[in-house]
Amino acid sequence: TDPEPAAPVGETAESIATMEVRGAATIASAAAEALAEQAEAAAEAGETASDPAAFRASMRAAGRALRETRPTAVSLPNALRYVLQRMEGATVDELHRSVVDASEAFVRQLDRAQEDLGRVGANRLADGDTVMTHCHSTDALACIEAAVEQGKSISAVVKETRPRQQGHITAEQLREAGVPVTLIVDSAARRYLDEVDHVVVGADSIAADGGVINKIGTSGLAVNARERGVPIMTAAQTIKLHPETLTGHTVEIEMRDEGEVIDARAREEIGEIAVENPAFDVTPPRYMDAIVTEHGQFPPESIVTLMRELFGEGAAEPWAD
Ligand code: RUB
Repeated sequence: TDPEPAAPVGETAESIATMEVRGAATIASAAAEALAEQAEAAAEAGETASDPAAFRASMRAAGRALRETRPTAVSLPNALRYVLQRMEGATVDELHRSVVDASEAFVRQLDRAQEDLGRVGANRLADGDTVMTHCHSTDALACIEAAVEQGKSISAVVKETRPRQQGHITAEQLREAGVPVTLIVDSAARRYLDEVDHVVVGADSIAADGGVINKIGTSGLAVNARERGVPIMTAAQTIKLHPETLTGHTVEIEMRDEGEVIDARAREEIGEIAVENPAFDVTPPRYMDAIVTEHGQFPPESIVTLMRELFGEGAAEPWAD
């Protein structure tokens, strides 16, 4: 078997697993950067510095360590695929260079894609609109911030997003962007939908049928938005498209620790009960008005065309043993 990866990829894997680094796009760029740092370290140290096969093996092991951190955001394996499929060369020096170049190209593309999709999403928002957000999505924020940059006056109702309250991060960043923010608990969302013109969420993965996998609560919000007649868009750069769903695979929903839901004392007081803590859910395509990507906006049902075009080669696992 391949050798265990030493730091630095181990540090990044730990930060992703503990959610110090979180959110699908941020996880993807951290993973790509960790592979470059790993290549740097492997090109200098011990056996891997002089043996191309050992270097490749150490990069595959690094890919596996990153892949195993969190299961739902497909941007993570898509980032690993992008970098590791471009690893090439006969010498360690060439291999090292190719990994660093691919990692840098990936991060540049990610930044550009987010800017481009931000402009597309902003076009859906009108001057004076109030948006509702769920969780913290850098893609969703890019749309709102681009609308503000276009000179539109936007305000926001921000859902807290239990159990980890990523809504606080969204609230802070929107406030910094000059957007007046009202923070609400998740269960108040339907009441406030009457005051909202648009719901904007992100995505961890998009399935071939147009299903949107995002933070738990997104699907209920989408159903309520439809019932209230409020349009809802998901802002998702194309690294969120899940290639394995083209061949019938489903997206794994991460189940997290019950300690995020209930503390040990309350658990003790209540007695023997089950606690479940799924981190994500699936919004069926019929409840989502548009998927906004760097290639423009799509009705969810037609996203499969773009997925085939960009990921038609399928889901190779260049990190496999
Ligand atoms: C984050 C989450 C975000 C998506 C999109 O969940 O559900 O909406 O990842 O984010 P978690 P981005 O906090 O559990 O990682 O647009 O930044 O990729």
